[in-house]
Amino acid sequence: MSLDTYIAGLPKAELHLHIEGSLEPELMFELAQRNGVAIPYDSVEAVRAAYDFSNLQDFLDIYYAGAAVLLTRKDFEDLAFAYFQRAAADNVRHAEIFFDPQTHTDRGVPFGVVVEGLIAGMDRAKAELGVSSGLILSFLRHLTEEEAFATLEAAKPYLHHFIGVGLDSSEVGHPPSKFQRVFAAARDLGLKLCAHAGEEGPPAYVHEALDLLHIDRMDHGNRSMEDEALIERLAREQMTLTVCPLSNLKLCVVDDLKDHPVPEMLRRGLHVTLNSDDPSYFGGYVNDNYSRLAAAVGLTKDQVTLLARNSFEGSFLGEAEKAAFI
Ligand code: ES4
Ligand code: ZN
Repeated sequence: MSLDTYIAGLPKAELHLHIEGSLEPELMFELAQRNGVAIPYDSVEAVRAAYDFSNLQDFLDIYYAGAAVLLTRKDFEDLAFAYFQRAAADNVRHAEIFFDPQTHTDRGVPFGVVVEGLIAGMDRAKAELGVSSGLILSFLRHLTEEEAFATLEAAKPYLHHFIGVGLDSSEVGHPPSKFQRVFAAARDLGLKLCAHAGEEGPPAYVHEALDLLHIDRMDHGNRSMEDEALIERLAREQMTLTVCPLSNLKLCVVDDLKDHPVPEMLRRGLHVTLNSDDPSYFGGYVNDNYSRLAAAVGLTKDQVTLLARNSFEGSFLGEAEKAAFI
């Protein structure tokens, strides 16, 4: 059996997925038409051609613009269900997905419309595809602490729908320390805590995410590999890193997949998982991330098996639920 066939057949969890980043150009056009929203592209090919980024901000500008077609509860349901259908085809059995409420509420879409639509898509995924999921509310770090607190307040009537909070968007210039108080408030509400750290930002931001935010899981974490003490700490604490190889390639976090840090992370005993981040924009879902990384750096079957096992271990499922997958 080829390694790609083995990867395709492995049950996996996806722990780092922005649902807005799974909006495929075909659905973007369909929703633009359905809602009478103008988009600056005249074909699906033109949309794909625009996905040529040299850094995180280049991508974010296009990603936030694409989200403008999402207006109704049904739009968010369709978006989520389309992701779960694609994920199920990759044998993803469980997904913990981020959404960016501020991207929508700032355009006048009510918080409840977004959440109820996504939850409807997640419920259908469980019923029709057998894929379980959890929803993570992600704060936009380029906005203020006050705006993050207002978002947490708006979330309160829907709290039972969330498993945790995250921190995403432009990293450099927006350190974790800016969100220390809102993360403490989220923890007091019983939510798990994740943050993007060390994607473009320095190791100092990773230290802050650990020491000030007290995160339960780290998104990306690549630049931790520049700091020996940090590597040792992440290994000791068995902190789960949600690494995204094709995202790193598209956003020039790595110049070539051959230079990706995952092999070194595994050698150093870090608890690594592989994920697709924004698959519509970065050119591949979970299996592509496993297969293309494996081909580039020469992962073994045992390493691939470990990465898939880590994805369930690093999830926010209960111990009994995890045990059913592992
Ligand atoms: C993101 Cl790859 C990435 N990094 C930071 N914020 C994001 N939001 C969506 N994708
Ligand atoms: Zn991300």
